[in-house]
Amino acid sequence: MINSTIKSIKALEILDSRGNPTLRVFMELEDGTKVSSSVPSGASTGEYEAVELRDGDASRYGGKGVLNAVANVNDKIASLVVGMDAKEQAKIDRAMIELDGTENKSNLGANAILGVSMAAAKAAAASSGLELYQYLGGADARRIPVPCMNILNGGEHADNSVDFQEFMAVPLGAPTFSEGLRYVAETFHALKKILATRGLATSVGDEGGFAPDLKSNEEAMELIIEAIKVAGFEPGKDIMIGIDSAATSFSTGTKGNYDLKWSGEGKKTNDDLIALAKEWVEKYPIIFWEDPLAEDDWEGFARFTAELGNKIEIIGDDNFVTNTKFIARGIKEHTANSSLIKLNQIGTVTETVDAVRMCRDNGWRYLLSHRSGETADTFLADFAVAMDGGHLKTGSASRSERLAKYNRLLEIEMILDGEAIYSWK
Ligand code: 2PG
Ligand code: MG
Repeated sequence: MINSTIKSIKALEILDSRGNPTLRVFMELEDGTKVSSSVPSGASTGEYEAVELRDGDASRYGGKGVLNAVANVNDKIASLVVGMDAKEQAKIDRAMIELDGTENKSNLGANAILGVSMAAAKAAAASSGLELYQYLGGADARRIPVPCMNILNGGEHADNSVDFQEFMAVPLGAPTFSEGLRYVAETFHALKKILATRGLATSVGDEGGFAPDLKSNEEAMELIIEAIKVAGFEPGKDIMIGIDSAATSFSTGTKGNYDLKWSGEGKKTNDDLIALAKEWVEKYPIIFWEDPLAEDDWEGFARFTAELGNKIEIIGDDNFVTNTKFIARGIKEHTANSSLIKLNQIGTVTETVDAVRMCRDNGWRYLLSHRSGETADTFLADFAVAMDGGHLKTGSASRSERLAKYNRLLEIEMILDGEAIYSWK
């Protein structure tokens, strides 16, 4: 009998891909297993996300230090979970939730809790001699998600004149994951050449997509279509387009009202944005649209879904925050037909799986997602295969913290040795 009892945990303050502090948690089991896990961090965060505990000490990292969260892992959480079995994921997560005692994990910090939660899953997998995706997803976890590659960045992830945060190339028509990744990586390179030829910037945003100043948001769509063709693929057949407007970031603060401030396209109502989306869905091969409206615009979201829900996947991110309480409301009110899933929005592996289960049980889709602040940790890649959602977004074909996830998926495809499934649904 392998002894997967937790022997020790220890946290360290490290830096994420934007140079901001985050946590790495080291865990050791009685059987000698040693793992570590690193916690991601968002920029366009939803109001009701679980709280990322930051020190607020202006003399360190502009107040963004995480030494208190580190101390919470080393003291309070360690006293709680050392001696527990790493395989008892739900029990460990529940114990931490109870110790925290708040609705939004603001006491211990969702960053502290998630670091331990992910480390427990990794340690249990390693101790069992299983790949993480097998441990979390079971014997038939073998679908590699379609890589929705964010090749053009805007909004809060870039300093350019594009309002919508993410424009993703979605290689639906590829036969395998590795081919799909090649399709979109080649599209990324084609886009770079097009931008350079036109004298547009080829520097990248937080998630590795290009961040040029464009004349309008629609120019981004036109450029991507062109890039797909220049790369030798057929838009709408080989490669589709996914959008994350992250509309909370350009809402005026008055419900249903928006200001396309970065492009200068100006004030819009939710009706205007719905009309624009209808036009684009007719014109371009759009397969999904995330956060087309703001987190508080539930009514607008429902109208958006009534208009376009039979044509495209409509994903809620800031409004659902991977929380079953909000997803349940969304299902009841037909707010969307899919939910974004981010581990650190809710703060434990168990609750993240609960959110996925709720989507699945109600005929919704779910899109697994990285954060704009990432590390080289590849937990997400394995988790996405385990959750079997058919697609994931984890950035562009540049910046190693993004490629680390894609490269891990290539490895999983190799491990599956011809048995991998690659299908949208
Ligand atoms: C999003 C995410 C990830 P952030 O809005 O979907 O792309 O961004 O991590 O900044 O919230
Ligand atoms: Mg989003």
